[in-house]
Amino acid sequence: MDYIHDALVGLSKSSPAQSEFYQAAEEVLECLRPLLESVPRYHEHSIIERIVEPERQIMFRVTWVDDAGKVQVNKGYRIQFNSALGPYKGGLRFHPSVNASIIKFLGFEQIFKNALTGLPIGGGKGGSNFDPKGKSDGEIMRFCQSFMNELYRHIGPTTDVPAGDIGVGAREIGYMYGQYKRLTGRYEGVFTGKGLEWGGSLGRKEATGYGAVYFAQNLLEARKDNIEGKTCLVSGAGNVAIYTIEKLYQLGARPITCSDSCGTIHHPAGISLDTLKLLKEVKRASLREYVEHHSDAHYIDAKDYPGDGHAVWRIKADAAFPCATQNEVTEADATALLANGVHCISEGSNMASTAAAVDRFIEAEIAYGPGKAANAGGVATSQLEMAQNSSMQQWSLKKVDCKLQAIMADIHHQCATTAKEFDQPTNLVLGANIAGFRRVADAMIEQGVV
Ligand code: NDP
Ligand code: 2IT
Repeated sequence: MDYIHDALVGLSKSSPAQSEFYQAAEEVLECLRPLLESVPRYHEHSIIERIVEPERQIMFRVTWVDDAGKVQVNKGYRIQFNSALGPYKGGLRFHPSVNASIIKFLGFEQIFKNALTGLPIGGGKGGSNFDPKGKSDGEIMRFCQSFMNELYRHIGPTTDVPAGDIGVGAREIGYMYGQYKRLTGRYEGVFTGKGLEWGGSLGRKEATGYGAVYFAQNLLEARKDNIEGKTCLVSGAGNVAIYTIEKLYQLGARPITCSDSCGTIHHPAGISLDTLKLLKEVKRASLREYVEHHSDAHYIDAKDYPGDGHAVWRIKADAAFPCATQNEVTEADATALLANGVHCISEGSNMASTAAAVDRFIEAEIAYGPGKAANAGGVATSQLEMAQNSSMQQWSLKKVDCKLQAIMADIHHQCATTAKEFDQPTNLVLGANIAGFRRVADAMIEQGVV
């Protein structure tokens, strides 16, 4: 049977030059081999060929005027990948590296992640190659409004509900939501991650990071261990990294690193959450400034990183939380992490590790939670926001957080029991991919050829 290989070759022909998407597709499809061998109906219904093809891909021009009066042009994307389980759901990424391959890999991962939450949400993703860095508030607003002038016609509270991702936080969601409302005249739950006064959910901002730490806790408890007292490496300095660090402190662990695209902070005494929030949430400044506040912290400039990886992963610790971007953990980083005693990894970022790095973690049988399981707390809480919007309620933080904890425990349970069912009890990559796929594929079969 090599229709998996055939499907991957088919992708490279029909969608050329999309390396991140092939990487994500190959990981999922390779994990499905034992399932497909034992359950012929997925092949009979051509589920593999169907699931790798987005239902709809929207690409559009975004024109806007910068502060100097010059017309700028960016590219906008929304990939509505799979709606078998519910309305398309997934974030928008604004980053200069964004292209069709990156949005497609993110949308593909989102299908299985959303399925793992057990909630009624399909998979989608979007974004732009717009770079928010260094832009004025006025420029950000004009870009967001122009982006929404096209996107509004493709989204809605029961069709497609975007949220944030890299470069898209409360400010950008506010501008996009405002423009949607102006264009449609409707005040409705078309975005998640909204401000608390206009339909947002308590706990959404914190949910991805908190969820990644809850997932780590589940991973460790399954091995009769605990996050308390652990020294932790965290990469990134954005939404996911900040709330990963916050929850690590709440649970008695010590996060000693964070990073941005310019460099890494190593603070052996423990990262100061106040300084990090001040620099990133208030001032939108570089992490370089961190050492001006803490003379016992070290700054490692990105130009001084090892040639084969990232400085964060070369520091001795017990656990690691990649929370910046895809492929930020290389094979050499994986080797260093294992050699340095890291035995628990919970991925806040999507596809944080290269394929070779994932292989190293699985061979070593450490507690490894892949992004589509470990970072699902963000989108799960987004669905809780949708539920609150459609019932015109606002739940307490306690209620949202209790649900988040239960969802993360359930995702861990699904991954672990599925891994066991296929005789690879420590391989939660296989467990996550098969458990997520089964839910989507069964729904696709029941809904016929659409
Ligand atoms: P933010 O924009 O808030 O933060 C991103 C952080 O990562 C910043 O510190 C940024 O540094 C750094 N970073 C981004 N791209 C690169 C790069 N190419 N090289 C080095 N550093 C980089 O985004 P989020 O925290 O929301 O997202 C982080 C990750 O988590 C992403 O992979 C995202 O897909 C994933 N994720 C996010 C969810 C959410 O709810 N927000 C949910 C699930 C997953 P700098 O500011 O210098 O660019
Ligand atoms: O990757 C992700 O899961 C997100 N960026 C969050 C998606 C969402 O709809 O909350």
